[in-house]
Amino acid sequence: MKRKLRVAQIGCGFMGRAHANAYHQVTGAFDPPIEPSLEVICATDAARAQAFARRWGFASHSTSWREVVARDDIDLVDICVPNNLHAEIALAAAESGKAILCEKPLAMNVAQGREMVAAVEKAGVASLVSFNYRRVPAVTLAKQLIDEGRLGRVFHYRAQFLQDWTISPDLPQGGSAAWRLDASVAGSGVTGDLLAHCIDTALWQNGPITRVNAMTETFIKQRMHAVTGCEEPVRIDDACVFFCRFENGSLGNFESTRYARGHKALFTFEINGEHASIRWDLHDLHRLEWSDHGDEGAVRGWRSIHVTDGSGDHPYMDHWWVPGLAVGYGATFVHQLSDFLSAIHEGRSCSPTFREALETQKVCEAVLQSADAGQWVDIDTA
Ligand code: SOE
Repeated sequence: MKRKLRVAQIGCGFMGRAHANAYHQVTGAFDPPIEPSLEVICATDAARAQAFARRWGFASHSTSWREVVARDDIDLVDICVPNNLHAEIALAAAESGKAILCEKPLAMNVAQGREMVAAVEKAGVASLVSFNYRRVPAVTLAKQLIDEGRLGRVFHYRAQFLQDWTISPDLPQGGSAAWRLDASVAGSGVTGDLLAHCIDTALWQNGPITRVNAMTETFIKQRMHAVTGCEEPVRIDDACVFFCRFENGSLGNFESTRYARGHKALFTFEINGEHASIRWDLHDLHRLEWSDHGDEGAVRGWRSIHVTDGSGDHPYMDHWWVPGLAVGYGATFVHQLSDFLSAIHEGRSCSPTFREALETQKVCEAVLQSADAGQWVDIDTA
């Protein structure tokens, strides 16, 4: 009999579904050494929590995360709630000795993030932040190719995350549907929500960022607040572009917006090295574009690798279908859970831990400071 990891999931919105789906799929697809057991789902609305429990197979439901986190029969607390609650729940979970899986971004700001890191390290509990795109097989393959030194010296790293869902001035801010537009709940706009993904991937693939120079804009300055019913100033960044320097000498160039009409979730990155370049696009997530200067001149050019071949060393794909058949967004959460379960079983850490995710938080904060001040800001590496 395998050991069970008794899970309390807090939050049953869109991210809650992605996590619940992963708990179901991981056992069949990955045969992890310990198996999740869905003990309790927690949400503020009892009827919603109950319906979610029934649908996704949680043994019980609750409206009190404090009670849930304190329970003796829980091993893992999974935080899928808006950003302003991450720290409080994580601190309580660490104190009661639970492993923690936390949605991104880690926290509202660096100060909170530091407290969370201190809490999990003091308690000696496992932590993982859900930067799920690292575990798209094509993105993991890109990391492997970089680590093998195939790019040589890196000159440029550029990334974008473009969406278009907030263009309408009629969209409210706040409430369960639009909390990402409310700075008091989200912390920031596209910087913490979307660029955080790009930054996490970049730090992982290309090493530390040392300084940033940013520009942000809030295109719609006032929106109705769904909770107060009043027109209120919008305090999130609707768009952000920044330049940066990496410690390895390469130059970075990042852009994110929710005002790019036609783009739904266009996360892209491109890395140009001395010997080769790589690019990737979330809208075509199973492909990795690769251009290798070492190829024979006559056939040199961009090739498009269909990253679906488990027998051909494509990460994670040996657990899925036969070569040529792709997996999608949902699988990234299955992969991260599988990695986390194995790490917990073996007493290893699983990246990105709270400490690693704090580095992304630092870059986000420096980006916002730079945009406010209109000048370069150094990243605090302490
Ligand atoms: C925002 O629209 C959002 O749902 C992000 O919060 C997710 O992290 C991203 O993966 C997709 O877009």
